[in-house]
Amino acid sequence: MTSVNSTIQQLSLTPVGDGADSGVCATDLVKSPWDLDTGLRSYGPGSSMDDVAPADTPQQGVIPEKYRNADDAELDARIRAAKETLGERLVVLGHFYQRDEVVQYADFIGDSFQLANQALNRERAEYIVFCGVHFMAETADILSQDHQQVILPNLAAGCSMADMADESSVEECWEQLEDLYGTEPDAAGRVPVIPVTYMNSSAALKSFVGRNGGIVCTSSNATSVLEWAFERGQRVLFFPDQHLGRNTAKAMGIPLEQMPLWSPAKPLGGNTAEELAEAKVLLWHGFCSVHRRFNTGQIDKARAEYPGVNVIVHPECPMEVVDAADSAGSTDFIQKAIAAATEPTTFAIGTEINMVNRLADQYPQHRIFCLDPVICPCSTMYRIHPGYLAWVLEELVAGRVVNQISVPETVASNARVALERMLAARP
Ligand code: CIZ
Repeated sequence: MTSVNSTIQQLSLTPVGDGADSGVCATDLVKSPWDLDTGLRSYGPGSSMDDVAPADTPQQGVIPEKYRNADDAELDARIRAAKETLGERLVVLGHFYQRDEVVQYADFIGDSFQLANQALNRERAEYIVFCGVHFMAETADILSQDHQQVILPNLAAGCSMADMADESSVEECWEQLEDLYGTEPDAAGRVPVIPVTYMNSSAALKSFVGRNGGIVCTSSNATSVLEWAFERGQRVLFFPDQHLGRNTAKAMGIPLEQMPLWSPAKPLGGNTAEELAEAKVLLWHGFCSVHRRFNTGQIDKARAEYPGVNVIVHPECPMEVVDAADSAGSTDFIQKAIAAATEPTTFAIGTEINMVNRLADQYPQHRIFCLDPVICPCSTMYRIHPGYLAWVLEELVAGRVVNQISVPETVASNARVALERMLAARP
């Protein structure tokens, strides 16, 4: 298997300089994730290594030595045997951005929402092992049935973008907006602000939008969700990803001047009351550190090298990248666009490297490559390794549930309201 992981290992054997020179974004990616398990208050090596991790970032305790010392063949045998023993009581979910060494054990591969729904539909599965990141496991728990338990193999697999909007900063912003705009609806019955949170956010924020008349969106349905919001509100507070918010609102015809950025550390988010009076979409300052790496220079280079190349990027990319691409859409959109191509085509893709490489393997009739030439995987997905998977599965076989992600019902109930609104808003 030629995966991102094996490429990183190979590059590390032929050192030709620092990370950037050697074609890999951080040389310490070659470390085993458990080297980072004690006391590391960061996202670990990879795309979000320079993002500031909150002080209360979940930590992963050190897993037993037998998993840390096992070679690939032993871990493979352990994982397969545990899966066999657990049978239909278990479902293993793998996100599109997860590395192949882990995805090979997944019963389903998909985006966060598809995976949560898969778990829900597998009634006989008592254990849902989510090989993704923390907010995804929380969503699966919120949507799961009472008899199902959700497990995240490495608790340190968070999401730096989701962490850029914490509950107290959003509450503080909301209070300022209520002081500024009031709380009374206009003559058409539209309230001053509807909060919209991207799926990539904590359960606490999904709950916040649920109890404040708001809604959740994914990158697949952001347009219909914003339409839903504008039927009920005069403006939208969109968090945490400024790029998805900006790209979606721009495509709907909203001028950039009416999309101020909200920086939570500053009064009125760094805006004047006059600027906010005109605002249609207030964009939280968050971003994805994988998608922020894409730029128009990469697109120009791809077009020069491969005339006729089809450039598809994710809407978490900066606006100028989305504007320069041939199309933009969610992971599901990208996958379907490639699957639908009937003629051999060259695709330059702006999304996470593991997904792009997998698509290249799946569709050898096309030339498929990542716009970003530097191998820089999602740092937090990378924290999940077969060693952790073997550990959580063998603990389940022994009757012990470790690393359970459980959202308290007081939070889950309102989060569910926001997710149900999203489902009802779908075209
Ligand atoms: O929702 C997801 O799984 C993510 C992170 C992106 C997407 O476009 O599917």
